[in-house]
Amino acid sequence: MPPQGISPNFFSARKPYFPLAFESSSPICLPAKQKQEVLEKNRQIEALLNQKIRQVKKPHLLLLAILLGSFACQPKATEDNTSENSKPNIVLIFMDDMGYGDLGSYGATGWQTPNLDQLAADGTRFTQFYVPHAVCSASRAALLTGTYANRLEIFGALDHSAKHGLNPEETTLAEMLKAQGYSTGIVGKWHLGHQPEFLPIKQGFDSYFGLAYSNDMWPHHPETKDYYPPLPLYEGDSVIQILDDQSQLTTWYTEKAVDFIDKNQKQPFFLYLAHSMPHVPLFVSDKFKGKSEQGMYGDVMMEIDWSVGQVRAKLKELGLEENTLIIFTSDNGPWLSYGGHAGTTSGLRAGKGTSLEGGIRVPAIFAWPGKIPAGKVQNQAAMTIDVFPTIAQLIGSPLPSLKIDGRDIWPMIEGEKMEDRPYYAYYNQNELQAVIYGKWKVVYPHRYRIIPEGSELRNDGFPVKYEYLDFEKTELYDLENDPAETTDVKERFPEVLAQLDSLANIARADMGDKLTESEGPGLRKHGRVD
Ligand SMILES: [Ca+2]
Repeated sequence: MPPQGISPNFFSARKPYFPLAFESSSPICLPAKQKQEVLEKNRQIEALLNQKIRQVKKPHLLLLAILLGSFACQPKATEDNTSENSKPNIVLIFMDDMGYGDLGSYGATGWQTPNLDQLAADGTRFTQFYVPHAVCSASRAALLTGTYANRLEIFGALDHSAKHGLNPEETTLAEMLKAQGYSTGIVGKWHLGHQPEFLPIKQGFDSYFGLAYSNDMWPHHPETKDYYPPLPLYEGDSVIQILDDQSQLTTWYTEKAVDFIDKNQKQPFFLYLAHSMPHVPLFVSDKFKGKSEQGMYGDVMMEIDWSVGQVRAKLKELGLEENTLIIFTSDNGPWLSYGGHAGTTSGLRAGKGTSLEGGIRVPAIFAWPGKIPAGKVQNQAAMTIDVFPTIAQLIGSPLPSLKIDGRDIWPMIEGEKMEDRPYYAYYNQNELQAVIYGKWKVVYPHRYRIIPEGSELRNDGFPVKYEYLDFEKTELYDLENDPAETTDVKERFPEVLAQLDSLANIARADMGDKLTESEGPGLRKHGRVD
């Protein structure tokens, strides 16, 4: 049933005007008549939603209690969720467009992230951790299923017009954990289908508070003002508010996350906290406005850091810290065309929307006091597809019957070395653009995007235009000595190139590859409503 009488078709009445694999990079010009129709449709949506919404409950008292440091009270050990034998709680914090260089422990300057640096100091910090797809929806599908998103037919960034989503036949992390007795909650951005059939509560989550897709898919988009309808905020399967201002979003997410932990403290829980920030448009509450030297982006990062601190403080207050695994990472690299409103890569090449290191390499921290040794730095390659099977193994859950692609990397999380395995980077529908194997990476010819030389980057939330270029020849990089991918070494290491080519062929024979026009028998279908 549509939420609170709102037709699901309102969000999917129009076809997208640009390929879903790319987020918008140029203004969308509609013919006058079509523009009028779109504006009228958006007005209808807004009117309908305004009739139906109820105000978000703003738990001021809870926030006040947090700010006053009420977590000084004694830990309340709960017998059934803190003991050695109980299953660990899982808190998975997923950032949006946060770059490799955006945390203090990864070299950030211009803002401070003391809580995240402490998290890294308390656990294991990965220096070569990847997403398989440098864009929102695909990256989230991979994280939540342990499977390459191209295998699941999830590409790019779904918008309000999408009629498809993650196939309910796939097993999400929430479904796997729910089957093992966990309570499951998502706070934040979903982005795996906003049609009622695909919302989180149909994919294994008991509760949901957040956005169904990106926070820039709204009428205030700097380049596409007349394209997007009003931005709905969901609770459960209902739209509860239209967002016209996002300055409280990180605060609300934090309050909801802390509240979820509080309410579920007596049983194993899985909290998926998927922040909408620091994806543009950037917003920050008054608490952090002007706090960083850098400006808006730094302020947003400092508020995220505060949020992580609040979550940890709640776990500590409840005596759950030593029975909770916290995972912190990001869905892709920085959206560089937004200049001062984008993150940083610590010198890696390019950013979001590319399979170069700046697009796919992200910070990753795993912390579990008492279980994971403190202060480890893991330099071996791993990927978000490994999170699902690692958690499954940790809690003794079977893997899904449908094939997944990740592997259990628990030894690496404990700081040990494992045998290398290939990781694949797909983008722009089903293009196998790069293969990583240990310190080696091959990038195949494909079309990609860069910021044109001499561009005057802005600092006001408006992007510059990308330039689309051909990556003309196959290049091999030694990431250990050249993480910035400056020097092609395939002439020096032809045997390495041959080995990576053979690994690429294994993937092509399974999942296909548009670049080589390979067909893949291992591909599955997304879910679709018509
Ligand atoms: Ca993203």
